[in-house]
Amino acid sequence: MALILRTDAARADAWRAALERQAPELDLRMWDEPGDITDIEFALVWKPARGVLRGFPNLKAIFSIGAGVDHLFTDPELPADVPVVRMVEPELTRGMTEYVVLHVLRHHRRQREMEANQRAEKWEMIQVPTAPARKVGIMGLGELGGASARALAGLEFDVAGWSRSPKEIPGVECFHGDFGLDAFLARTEILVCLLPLTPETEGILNADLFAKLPKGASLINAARGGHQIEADILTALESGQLSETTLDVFREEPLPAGHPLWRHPRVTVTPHNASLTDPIGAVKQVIANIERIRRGEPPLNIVDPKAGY
Ligand code: NDP
Ligand code: OXD
Repeated sequence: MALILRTDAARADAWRAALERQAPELDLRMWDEPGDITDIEFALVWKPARGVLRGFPNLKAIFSIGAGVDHLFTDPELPADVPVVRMVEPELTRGMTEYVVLHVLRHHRRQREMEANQRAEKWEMIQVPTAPARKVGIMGLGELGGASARALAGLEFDVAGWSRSPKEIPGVECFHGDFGLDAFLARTEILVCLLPLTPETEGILNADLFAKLPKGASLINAARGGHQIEADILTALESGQLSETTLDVFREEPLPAGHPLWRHPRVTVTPHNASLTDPIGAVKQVIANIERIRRGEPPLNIVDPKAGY
């Protein structure tokens, strides 16, 4: 039983160590030294080159190192008969909840302005609404969006969420589907995107959507750069339709030198690290799923290829 690993070079040692420690019986192959490819039954991957996975004839499952699987479904040659399993792992969820709470609080408390005032040695008491008077909206109420919505509701923000199918989450006003989107946006002052990137959600954070938010709303995108039209974000910031934005993800990553988002005074840039998969916790999930497959059970967190998430 062999598992092939493909991850960022910077994190390969940590993944390798976690696999060797927690699954010593596993025949671990590295991407650049696959050996006999007919042995390979499992692939644990982040952004594999297009067409490569199709070359393993005996694959039983493809495990995504990330929660997002767009890096796999953009491969037109992805083997259609092999289940794709996404990463659901408590520490990944916790990391994202921390990121969302941190940046919602920064927007809510107008922390960016406070920091600019400090730099200018300006003493100005900025009055902000109470949390129950602040309307936060989360696009995507899955593993990550659901946890963030619950955490913000726990801080007594006025939280709403938007998903594809109807949901019930205590303390969260739930909207769904195309017909629920406008009402969700009309009431949202701080918008958080935690959608998967699919053909339906590509480019969703655009000028039309921003125009449906109350003037001066703010945006946090911790999902994918493909969700956002960056020129529209800059225009909305200039017009005041958006007051500020925090972006963890970009159309091109790393964000190119000289890109206007780097230096915009009302943009916070983070380098796609809202939540990084922890190899130790993630390997536990992968091993548990390999055991399920061995017992003839379907793996947990299997992706619906039609929906693309
Ligand atoms: P899930 O699959 O658990 O949840 C996705 C949510 O989005 C669901 O509520 C789903 O609705 C909703 N959704 C999907 N398509 C649509 C649509 N067309 N209209 C409305 N709602 C839609 O994903 P996760 O919460 O685990 O992860 C979300 C994304 O976060 C990942 O795909 C990834 O891109 C990103 N991510 C970013 C990280 C970072 O560091 N920046 C780290 C980890 C993840 P329904 O519930 O009805 O199915
Ligand atoms: C993920 C990511 O999808 O890190 O998990 O972006």
